[in-house]
Amino acid sequence: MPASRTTIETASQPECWQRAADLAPAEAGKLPRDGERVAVIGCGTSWFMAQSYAALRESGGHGETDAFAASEFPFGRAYDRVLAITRSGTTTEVLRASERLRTAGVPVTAITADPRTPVMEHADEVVVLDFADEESVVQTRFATTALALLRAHLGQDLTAAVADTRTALAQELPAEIVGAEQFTFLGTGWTYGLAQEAALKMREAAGAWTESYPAMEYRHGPISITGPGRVTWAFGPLPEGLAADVAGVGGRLEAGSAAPADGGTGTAALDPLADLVRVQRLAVAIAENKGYDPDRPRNLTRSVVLS
Ligand code: F1P
Repeated sequence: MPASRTTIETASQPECWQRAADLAPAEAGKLPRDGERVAVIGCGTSWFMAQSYAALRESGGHGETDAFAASEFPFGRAYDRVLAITRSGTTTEVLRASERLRTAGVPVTAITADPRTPVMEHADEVVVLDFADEESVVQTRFATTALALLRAHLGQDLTAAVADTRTALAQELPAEIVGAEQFTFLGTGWTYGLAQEAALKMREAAGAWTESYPAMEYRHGPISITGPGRVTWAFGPLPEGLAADVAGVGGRLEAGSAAPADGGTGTAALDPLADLVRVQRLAVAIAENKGYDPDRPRNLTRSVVLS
């Protein structure tokens, strides 16, 4: 069977992230400046990347940062800048929110993959990551490359993350995980957005039963789903006692981005964004095992354009 477009695009992430990191200084003038009060908007995958970036930016001391689904933007709040993330550049909710914000005098920066789309006219500044555009309906490399660019803009050195992605692409996916019935994804801080994206990817590409929560919320109900044949997948550091809690109810814990000494299940802690690449591969593997075409996910289109 020839490799799916999703597989090919997923495999190019190390090069895409490196390119984004190299591009960050040249694009810095368009991206949020330190101290600005910023809101980040998007839909679907782009919204979850917005959440991750918002948590990283604010916790890194770069300025207050909120993330919203574009359809839920709280007009009336004061922001110095709005950052819109949209691969397609055509998503109606993003374009509508951008238009309304600009009319109110709020500067809008967009990050997109396609410079031939309406977002070019709906934003004041646009960062184009056309090298990370995708034929796939489900997003993999555009989303992670946008976040890589934003991490680099926050001053992070992505050398280790790029190397970890190569590891994540080469690692065998354990048969017990590929064959699992249900997946609960967890994260804290910026990795909560990654958990949300992991769960969405598995639903979109593989029609899988997934859930996602802030890691400390796991004990407040979601643990009741976990059991034999089900996976709890944590991004980033594991809260104390969580590994024992998962084991206690018979679930399988996957924590490839936690340090082994802290309950991590890999030989070394992967960068959490690299661990998301393992989930992208898992989604493709499960889809193919079910006889689905990962390039043609059920009920989905590349972008949602409303009339
Ligand atoms: C956002 C998005 C995708 C989703 C689906 C519909 O698109 O919600 O994340 O997988 O295909 O569109 P975009 O605004 O980033 O192009």
